[in-house]
Amino acid sequence: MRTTILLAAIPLLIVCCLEGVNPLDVNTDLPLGTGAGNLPCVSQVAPSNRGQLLDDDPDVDGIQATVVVTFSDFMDEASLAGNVTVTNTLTGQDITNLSITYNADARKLYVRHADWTGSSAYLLTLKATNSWGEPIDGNRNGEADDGPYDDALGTFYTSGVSSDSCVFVSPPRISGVEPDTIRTTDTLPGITVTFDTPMDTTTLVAGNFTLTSESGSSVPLNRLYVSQGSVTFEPGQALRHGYIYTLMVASSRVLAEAPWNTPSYLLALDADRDGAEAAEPDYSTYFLCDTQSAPTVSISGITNGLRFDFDQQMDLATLTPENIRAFDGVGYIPGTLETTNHGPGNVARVDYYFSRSTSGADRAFVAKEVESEDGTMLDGQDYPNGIGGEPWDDFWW
Ligand SMILES: [Ca+2]
Ligand SMILES: [Ca+2]
Ligand SMILES: [Ca+2]
Ligand SMILES: [Ca+2]
Repeated sequence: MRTTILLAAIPLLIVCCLEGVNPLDVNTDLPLGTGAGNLPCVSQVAPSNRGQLLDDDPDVDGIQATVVVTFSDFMDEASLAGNVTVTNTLTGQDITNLSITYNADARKLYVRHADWTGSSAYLLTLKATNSWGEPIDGNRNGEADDGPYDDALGTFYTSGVSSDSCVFVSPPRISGVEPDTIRTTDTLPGITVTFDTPMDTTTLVAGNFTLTSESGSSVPLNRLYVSQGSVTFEPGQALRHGYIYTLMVASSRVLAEAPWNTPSYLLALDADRDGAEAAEPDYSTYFLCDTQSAPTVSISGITNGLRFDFDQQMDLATLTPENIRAFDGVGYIPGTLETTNHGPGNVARVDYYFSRSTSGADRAFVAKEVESEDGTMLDGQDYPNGIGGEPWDDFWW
């Protein structure tokens, strides 16, 4: 039977070979990826962003040059028609007499002009869809965004000016906050927000930054210091120990100080660091104001068991077999727990004696739900930040 099938297949193979068609060849005209999360994007632009556009024909007066855009995917050539523009951002004028061609096999778009104006900065803007009709993901967030948010952008300049003349092609982001998800004992801490892009200082005002206690009350903020790179506020009243405070930044009202003709949708804060979008969330972070750190735990081996040492006295009712567990290659190791608040240093200790034979424990776990005597949950992350009970505060050993 097997022989028959093979014999039957041979004429078919011969026919394919004769026609020069290998049935295993990949059809390179198809898009590289389809479906959600596989949106096409620009993988390269030459000159690169904020790079100089160089004359490629020294025998002819003026600047002759081609901008080359490489796509990640095979594009629908028809979708590029009328959707490629170049603006001189120093004058605000769109450039005419561009020669625009697309090489479908190379996935490259060529934008040529025979006489680029010197001492100018340019913004290339394009929209397109791939061969399956999927729109280009200009802001590279893996989602199709409406309006201008997914325009693919590139900037370049000609001799006589510098890259500083180029407009921004991405929105401003927060590069740091102090204090940020840590504990502070200071009831009047300076609260500093730093940006990765020059900002419009008239938007770095208390009205666009809010500080709220976990009790729900809002805390007035006084601005102490401002520059284009950062702003520092101080609470207008002393914070209370034992409370988490949340800092919010109003994304739509905190704006970059961008070069003239930067697309206006790129001025607002990109709070979630995934590009500009219509529904940008506000930025949010928090810190704890407290004199007392959240409890931490360390683990060591004892004969036929494990020892869990906490750095402070604990609510012994929370030190349960549910919250403190050990595992070996077989799985969970049942055991008995001896708990005390009067270990060395007069802090809590748990001795966990295994009730079956093991080849030594491989792993141990303390749930973030264990609490100190004053009711503070465990701070179990690898580098404790002084705040207990956060989603990542289960302790794994
Ligand atoms: Ca020339
Ligand atoms: Ca997008
Ligand atoms: Ca965003
Ligand atoms: Ca923590």
